[in-house]
Amino acid sequence: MTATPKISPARAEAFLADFTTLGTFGATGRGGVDRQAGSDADIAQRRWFAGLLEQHGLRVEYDRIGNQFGLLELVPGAPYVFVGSHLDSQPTAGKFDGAYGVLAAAHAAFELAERWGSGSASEDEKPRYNIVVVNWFNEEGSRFVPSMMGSSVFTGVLGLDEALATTDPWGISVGDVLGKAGFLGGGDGPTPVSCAEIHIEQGRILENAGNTIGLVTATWAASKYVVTVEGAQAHSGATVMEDRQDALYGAALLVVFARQLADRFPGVLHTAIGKLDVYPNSPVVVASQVTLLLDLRCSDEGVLAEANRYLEEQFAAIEQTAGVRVSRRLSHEWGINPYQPAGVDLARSVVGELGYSNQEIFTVAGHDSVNMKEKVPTVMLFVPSVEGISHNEAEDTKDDDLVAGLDMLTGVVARLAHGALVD
Ligand code: HGY
Ligand code: MN
Ligand code: MN
Repeated sequence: MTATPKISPARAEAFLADFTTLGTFGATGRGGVDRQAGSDADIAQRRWFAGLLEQHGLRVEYDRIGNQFGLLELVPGAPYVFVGSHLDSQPTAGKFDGAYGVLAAAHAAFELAERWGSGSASEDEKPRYNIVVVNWFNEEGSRFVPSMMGSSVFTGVLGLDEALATTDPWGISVGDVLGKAGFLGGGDGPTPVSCAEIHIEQGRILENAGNTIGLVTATWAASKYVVTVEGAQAHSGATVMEDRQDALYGAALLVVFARQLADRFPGVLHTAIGKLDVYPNSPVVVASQVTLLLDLRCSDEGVLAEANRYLEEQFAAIEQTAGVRVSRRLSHEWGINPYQPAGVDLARSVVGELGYSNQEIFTVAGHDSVNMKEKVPTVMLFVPSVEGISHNEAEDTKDDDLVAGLDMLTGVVARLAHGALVD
């Protein structure tokens, strides 16, 4: 295996030009994007992306949950190295989250197709496996809950029928959206042999340390709950206070408690309630029901269990105080699971040959690679986020870092296509 060559300046330029084009889909005019799964903007960007893949000789396919694949067949009949991320975004969010990893995956494949297709490749440089570029459907889980939906169905974590039947707040189903847009494929998708994903860090660790590449070793744990607070509708003026069973008062007590719970475990527990639906949400009515999504992230499984105990106690206290009933359903969870250490070593060898500053790092956010690493050996890489900002229109990563990440991803995928981690 020859040392890892750098990508050409022409490749970097082509990538940055395509990334600028990609940023126009769902552009908000404030530097961000709004292209939630199955939206018109998401459909448009998926069609543009299919064209880009086909222009470079990749075959485009979709599986039964609308995951988009660009197949680069190098070794007929061989399984595939998966490389990709997600194009869908949160509402009014950043244009780097997910989209960077999808486009970097495409240009890594284009670069390797050029390198190996030119006929100049020596015998030992020829790949043993194929490469497939992946745009996973609905990683963000904003319009359709849960997140990481496409890769969860692909890896068997979530049932296909359940996913297709999932509806958005307006009652439109995943199956409807994908069917109408022509993204519902018939098959299960290509057979994976290994996987790589690159993503913005969405935190400040790399930037604070002055490092360019993050070698992701494991995930924080995540527990996401749908919490329902049920009270009784009443006149907001005439009803005497002692008769009220105010669901919004109960929910508000929980919002404050959840936020303060994180302060008991600084740097170890992150909590948020970002979605809250009030019924009937009328100015002259005491709310009878509030549904909210409670998101817990934790770097220590014991602390997560302790936090859950505190929450159960608080639910009981809120029921007493506000005269309501509190129930919760687990909607999505994953543990503190490591990526394959051999994959981290592979990434460390490539980054050493390319000469980029780097460090090992955990991921707090979820990614499609969290699902894929349970199926095949998976390498997860980060590039820095400016000031750690993400899920925000001000999300930013410097061009030099985007290009360094593309260099890294190309080097890692080349090794995987030669059989690293599997042969
Ligand atoms: O849930 C997550 O962390 C991801 O951003 N969907
Ligand atoms: Mn993401
Ligand atoms: Mn995200």
